[in-house]
Amino acid sequence: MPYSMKLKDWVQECANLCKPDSIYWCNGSDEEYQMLVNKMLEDGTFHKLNEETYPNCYLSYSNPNDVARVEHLTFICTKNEKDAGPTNHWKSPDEMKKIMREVYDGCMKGRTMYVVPYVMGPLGAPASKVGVEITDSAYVVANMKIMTRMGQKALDSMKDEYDYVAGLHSVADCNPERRYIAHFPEEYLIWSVGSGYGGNALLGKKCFALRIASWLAREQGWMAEHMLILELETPDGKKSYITAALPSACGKTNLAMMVSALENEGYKVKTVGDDIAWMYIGDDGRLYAINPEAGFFGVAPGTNPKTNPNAIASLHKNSIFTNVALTKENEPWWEGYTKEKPEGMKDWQGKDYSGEGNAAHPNSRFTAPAAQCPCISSEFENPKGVPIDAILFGARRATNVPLVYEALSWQHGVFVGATMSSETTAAATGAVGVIRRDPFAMLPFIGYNAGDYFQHWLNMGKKLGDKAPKIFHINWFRTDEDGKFLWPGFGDNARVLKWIHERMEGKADAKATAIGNVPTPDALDTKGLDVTKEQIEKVLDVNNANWKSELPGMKEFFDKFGDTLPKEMWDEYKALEQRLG
Ligand code: SAT
Ligand code: MN
Repeated sequence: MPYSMKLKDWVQECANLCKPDSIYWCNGSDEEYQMLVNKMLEDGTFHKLNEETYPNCYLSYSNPNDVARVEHLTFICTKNEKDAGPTNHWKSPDEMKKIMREVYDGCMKGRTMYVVPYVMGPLGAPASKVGVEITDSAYVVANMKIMTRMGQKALDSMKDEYDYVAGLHSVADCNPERRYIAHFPEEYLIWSVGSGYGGNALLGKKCFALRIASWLAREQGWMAEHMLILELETPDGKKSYITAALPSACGKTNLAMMVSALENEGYKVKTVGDDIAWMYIGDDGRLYAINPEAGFFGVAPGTNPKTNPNAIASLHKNSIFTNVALTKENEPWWEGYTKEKPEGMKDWQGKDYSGEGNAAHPNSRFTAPAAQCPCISSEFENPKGVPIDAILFGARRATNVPLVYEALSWQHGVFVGATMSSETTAAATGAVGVIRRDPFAMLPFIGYNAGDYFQHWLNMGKKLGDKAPKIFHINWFRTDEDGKFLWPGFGDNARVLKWIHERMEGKADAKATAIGNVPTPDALDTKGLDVTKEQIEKVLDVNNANWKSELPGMKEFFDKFGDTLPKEMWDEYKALEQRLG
């Protein structure tokens, strides 16, 4: 997958365009990190947190106009518009480059241009890949050091001078009118300008590991997915591996790090990844997954020692906090961290917090090294990855969608993934809480025509044959008439994992419904759980009349694809329509 230019030539070309004062090649050492930290402490980008309680931790505020991914400014620039498909914004490569060159021209004057080589995936893993990000943001470099295997080791991993995915990033003047996140998958190239935040700027994450990688994966016969990877240890001492696709800010990190409510029964959870899975077919014909990342870029609000003690333990040292609030004790704080709001805080803009509204931004984040996670799996660095037994699709849906159901086949599972819908969250700009279709939780991340992507999933299923993982759908967020959650979630989600595991073993009971197999109320382990039988029935309920109202939205979505939608998706649609009666 060579980029068209030798690395040194590409760096020079970028320098000619952006005109930085100096060029710095990152080696990834701890001394270098400290040098960057000192620079950012001096220029005010970083604020040092309480050294006793948060050693080597820093707080950073982003520009208030720059706090989330910008999907309306994210483009897939293929030669043919059809290759980007109806779910992506498209511009021709020439047009996009012309627009962006004007913004890049001289944008690094007075600044340092950092060259950041990085590996996505464990070092030496056959499925790992090298990227090089050029950026004028020291904040981005520091985050990349935590999120990836960064520095000299990445240069050493290159097979030749062309073996990398290229990413040019500049915060420029951080002007939302001149902000573009552009992908040129045919060139293995990313251009991002005008934002310094999260997935817009840490180009290894969504831009490479999902958008460019999904394109590569289709070409090369593997999969790049917006999925956590968890290890489930069961009472027989065996380990199964489960991936789960959920939209941004719907609890992937919490699920991946869950403290199982069924530990006493022998169901334990360990973390392999919390956001992205690269999956390939191994020599034994099974599907294997690696986590391409080395850190967590987790949503802070709602994270606390009860909801996610492992995340809290992970972020207490060597971490970066972005857009959280600051307490008098010089510690980070966010909504949901403690019940009571501490007195005398600064808000996520560094202003005195009045007590009104949010102290931390709803999309505020922590960047923490994965190796610090107390429940990190011993397989985290395994170059081979882990063999996947089950794939879960999840959504945030207050109505209709039961706690869990099992797809009837791989093909039906692909239909379930393709028709996923979820309430929007603060991870992207725009309204929150609106139901939108989000196929495979990949709507903003599929780097090509989503119809072709569904076909690729079908093809992978054919290749895997009877070794294909089983597919399930989960929804922790169903509510009753008063808007109260019906299911306690968090550690009790282990009860759902137990059912899933027992289904895979052919042990647990299920009731066939129009949408798939749902646990019988007795098949779900609710021992010690403070919920009524009625609540359990409600959270598992599949109401055909209500589900019929989901059909027009699915049809409308499928219609957008024209002839790129695989026929199998319409077959499944009709079969569902029929089962609903
Ligand atoms: O900003 S990121 O894309 O890294 C986080 C997310 O939206 O999942
Ligand atoms: Mn994500």
